Amino acid sequence: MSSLNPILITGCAGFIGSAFARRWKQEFPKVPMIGVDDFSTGRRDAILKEMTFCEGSITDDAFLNGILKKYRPDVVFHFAAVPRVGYSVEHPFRTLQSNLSGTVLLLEKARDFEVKRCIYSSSCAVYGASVERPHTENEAPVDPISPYGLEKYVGERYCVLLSKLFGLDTVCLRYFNVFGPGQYGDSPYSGVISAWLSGACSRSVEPNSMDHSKENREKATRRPKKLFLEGDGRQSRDFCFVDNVIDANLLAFQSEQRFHGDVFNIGSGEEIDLLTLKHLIEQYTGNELVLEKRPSRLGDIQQSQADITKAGEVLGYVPRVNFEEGLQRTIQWVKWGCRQEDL
Ligand code: UD2
Repeated sequence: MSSLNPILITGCAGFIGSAFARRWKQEFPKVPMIGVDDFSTGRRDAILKEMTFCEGSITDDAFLNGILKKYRPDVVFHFAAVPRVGYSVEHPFRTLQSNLSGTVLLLEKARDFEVKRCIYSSSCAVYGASVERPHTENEAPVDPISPYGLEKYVGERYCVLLSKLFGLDTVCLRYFNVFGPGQYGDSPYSGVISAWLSGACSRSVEPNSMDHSKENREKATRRPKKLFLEGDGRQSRDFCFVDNVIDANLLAFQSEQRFHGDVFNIGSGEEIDLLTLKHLIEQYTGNELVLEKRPSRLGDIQQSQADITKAGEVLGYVPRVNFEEGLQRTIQWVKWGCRQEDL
C-alpha cells in the first residue's frame, strides 16, 4: 500500500507512537503526519515539529470527526491507549473508555471517511492465563485476566466485525512487552525494564550534599524511587525492542494484502524471566539492583512468549534487534539522561 494523503497517528506523544513518527519522518518524508494525543500518558517534548499536531482525546467524537474530515488520512496507526495492566485493574472503567470506546469511535470514523487501512496496537495481554507456549494467534478461546487484556481483545474483535460489516481494512498487531529508549520509568505503573533501569542507572545524591548548584538540586529532587519485584521473579516475558514493533507497523502498512482484522504476534520470540533480567541489568550497568519484595500483582501473567511464525510468513516480519542488544541500547539512553534529543 502506498500513500500520499496524510497518515494519522494516535498516541503520537507516547512511547511507541513517537518512535513510529520519528521513523516515518525518515522513511516517508513526503507523506505528512497528523498526530493526536491527549497527554494522558504522553509527553509534550516527544511531538515532532514535522507533524501536524492536534491535542485531544480519541474518545471525543467532535474532535475526531473534525480531524478526519479536515485531513482525510489514508491510513491510521492507532497507538493511543492507557497501557498499564495494574492501572486497569484499579480503574477498569477509565481504561475501558480510552482503550475500547476510543478504538471503536476511531474505527467508526475510519469507515465514515474511507480510511484505507487501520493498524491497531493490541497486546499479548489478550492471552491471559493461557499456559500454551509459545502463544499462537489462533489459540481459542482466549481468556484475558486483566481489564487491559480484555479491552485489547475486544478491540481486536471490533476490527474483525467492522471489517465484515463495512469492508474496513484492519490489522491487529499483538505486541509482546515492548521496551526501549523513549520509555520512561518514572510512574508507579512503569513497565519492569524502564522502572528497573531508572533505578540502576541513576546516580543518587546525598541529602547533606554541599553542592547547591541548580543541576545538583534538580538531581536531588529526582531521587530514584524504590524498585520492587512482584512475585518470585520466575515469571517470564517476551521483551520486544521498540524498533521491531515499528518495523511490524511499516510492514503491515506496506503489505499488498487485504486485511479483515487479521491478528499477528509481534515479539522477539525469546523468553526471559525477571531474575535473568535483573542479572543482565546488573551485569551491563555494573550496579546492584536492590529490589523490595512484593506479592504477585493481581491479574498478572506467569509466562509469555510469542510464536512469530505468522508475522514472518505473511508480513515478512523478523525481529532485527534481539533482547540483549535492545537492553544495552536502552541502558545507554538511560545513562545519557533519558533525553528526547538522543532518540
Ligand atoms: C503487559 C503486556 C504487554 C503490554 C503491557 C502494557 C503481558 C504478558 N504483557 O505487560 O504486552 O501490553 O502490559 O502495560 O500481558 N514487575 C515488577 N516490578 C516492576 C514492574 C513490574 O516486578 O517495577 C513485574 C510485574 O508484576 C510483572 C512483570 O514484572 O510480573 C512484567 O510487568 P510489566 O508491567 O513490565 O508488564 P506486563 O507483563 O504487565
